[in-house]
Amino acid sequence: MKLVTCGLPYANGKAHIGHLRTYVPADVYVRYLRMAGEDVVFVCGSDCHGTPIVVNAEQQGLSPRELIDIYHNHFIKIFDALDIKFDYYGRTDAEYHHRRTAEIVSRLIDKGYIYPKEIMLAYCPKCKRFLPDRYVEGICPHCGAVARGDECDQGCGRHLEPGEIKEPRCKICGSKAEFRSQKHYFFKLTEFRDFLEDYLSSLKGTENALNYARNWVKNLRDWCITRNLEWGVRFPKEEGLVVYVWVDAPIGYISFTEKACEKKDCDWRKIWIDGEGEIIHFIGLDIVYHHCIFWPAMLKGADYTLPSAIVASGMVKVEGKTFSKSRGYVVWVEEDYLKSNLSPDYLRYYIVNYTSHQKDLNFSWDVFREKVNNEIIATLGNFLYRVLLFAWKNFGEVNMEGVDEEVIEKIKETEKKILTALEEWEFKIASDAFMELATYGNVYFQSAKPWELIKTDREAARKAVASCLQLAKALIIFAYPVMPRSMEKMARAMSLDIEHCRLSDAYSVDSVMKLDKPEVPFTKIEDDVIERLQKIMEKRFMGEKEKEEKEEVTIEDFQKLDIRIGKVLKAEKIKKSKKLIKLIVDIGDEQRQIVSGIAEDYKPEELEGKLVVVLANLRPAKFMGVESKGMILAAEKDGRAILLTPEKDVDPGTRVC
Ligand code: B3M
Ligand code: ZN
Repeated sequence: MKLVTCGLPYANGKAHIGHLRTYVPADVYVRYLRMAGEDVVFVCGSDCHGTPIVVNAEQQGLSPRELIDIYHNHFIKIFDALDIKFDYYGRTDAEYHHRRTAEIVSRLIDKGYIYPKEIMLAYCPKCKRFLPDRYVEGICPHCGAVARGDECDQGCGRHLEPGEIKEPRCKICGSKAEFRSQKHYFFKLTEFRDFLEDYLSSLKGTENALNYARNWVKNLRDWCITRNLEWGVRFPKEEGLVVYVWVDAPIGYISFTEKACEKKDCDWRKIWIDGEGEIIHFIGLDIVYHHCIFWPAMLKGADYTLPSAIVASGMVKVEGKTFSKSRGYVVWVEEDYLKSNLSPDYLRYYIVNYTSHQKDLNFSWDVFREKVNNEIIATLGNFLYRVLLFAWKNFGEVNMEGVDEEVIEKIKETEKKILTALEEWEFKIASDAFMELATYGNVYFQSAKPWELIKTDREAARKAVASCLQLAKALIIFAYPVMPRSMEKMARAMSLDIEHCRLSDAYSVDSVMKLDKPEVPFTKIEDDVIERLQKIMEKRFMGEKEKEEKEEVTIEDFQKLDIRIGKVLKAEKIKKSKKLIKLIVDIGDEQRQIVSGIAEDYKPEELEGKLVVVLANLRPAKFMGVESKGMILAAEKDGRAILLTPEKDVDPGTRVC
């Protein structure tokens, strides 16, 4: 028995191509395994905990569960649309998952692997609360970049332990946080060093994941596994704490296996307790640490079965640019891809066939069109349709006696290539293998010329067609895991029960093949569809770029601006707004009321008496009902405002030119 899992998407945002890089190859892998006769359980689910979800829900005025419902259902819809078929797709806010997590954590406590310790943590005096993970922003202690409480995502990428961040600020109200001590619980990761070294030396999977992990194991620290939050799995030992999201999320692999086994009538304990079978985790490269270090140590400590392979996919680029939602380099699965009525099979093929699973995948609409039109349609589609149509038109039913031995050999070779590729997690090689067979098929059909033979020698034509039909059957079987929807359609033309086919059926020769009229397997991608999508992408990139590149102006243009030094006389927060602050500013000849969106970065009392730079002739506007006449100038750094101020003391009203 094999268990295949995929990293759990956070139920916190829409699916994009980056997500599919893990799920599509895993689904392809599972389909191949099943066709190779393996018994496989395939699970995944929504990751429902962690501070990003709580913060997001709070910002949108929803409860965490309401937010999660939206994205959980979205992911189910996307997986369905792309024929990614989990045996069970669960969610970590479910009762059964909490139960399994509590059981494992309690076991680790009982076995002495968890201990309490007082640590200094960021605390917001204004919100009167401790600030876990995403509730706090500050400076990374390792590289100095602006970082979030649990991760230096814009700098060195390191995982940050609670209390490590420097110069913390509350994400909710913007105040400077202070450090206060609080009791938290730690997992004795350092005790697992020898075990992990040993384990990692025999763990299977992709080299990208294993190499990182083997380096990290030299530098382990105990791991803080509790957080001050309401939302999450309650820590069994102490009121008011939940376990860190990375404790319970991977336990989803176990709890979802339990549910899948209820459905499939198998025993989850055989996999997770008795160690019968293999556990294979498909993940993204950014979560290797959690899967190769934290997770096996937890499993070992709680006497569960260890994963036998970690398969990490390389990163995704969009049109050559590093994938980034905030910078517009993103392809949304639903709104960009599915809404354009493109076949899920095209995207599945692109993802597995573009490059090696471990390398960076570049998604480009031009390459996409090329791969679909030249490879899927011109090579595979062309062969299948020509052969099936010819055979149906001229024979209807084909006696399959005398299939060319060379053809059978080629098919067997292809199967071997696919099986070897799967062992090495090289899905590109597997999909190249059936494309090569399709190319061979085209050459075979073209040189056998059955359309000519049939005029003079019907028996010779029948033999050539039988060989081609055998190739067609093999191709349908071999391509099915990658392109299930279209291959199902083609299988109907030869009454092949593709869902129950084995890879070895590709070279078993039936005595006769009965044919129905084949449907056209694929539709060509028209240029206007690609152009429209490229425009959407460009607009998205440009929308972000506009902020950087502006057109040239003349000195006269500049002189139209009335910029002066002002002195803040009074400052107060605007009620019900997180960002806005109302200022009364002396600009020389008058006192101006100006609303400024800096409340997250400056406290009113910090502002009073400060010299600032004011754009005085900006058209007045109202913010939350409060009139504003002018604008305070500030620099923006990592989403924070930094006010401009004159370098020497000058009188309010002094012109800036
Ligand atoms: N929810 C998503 C990520 O960091 C995270 C994965 C959990 S897998 C147990 O990619
Ligand atoms: Zn850093």
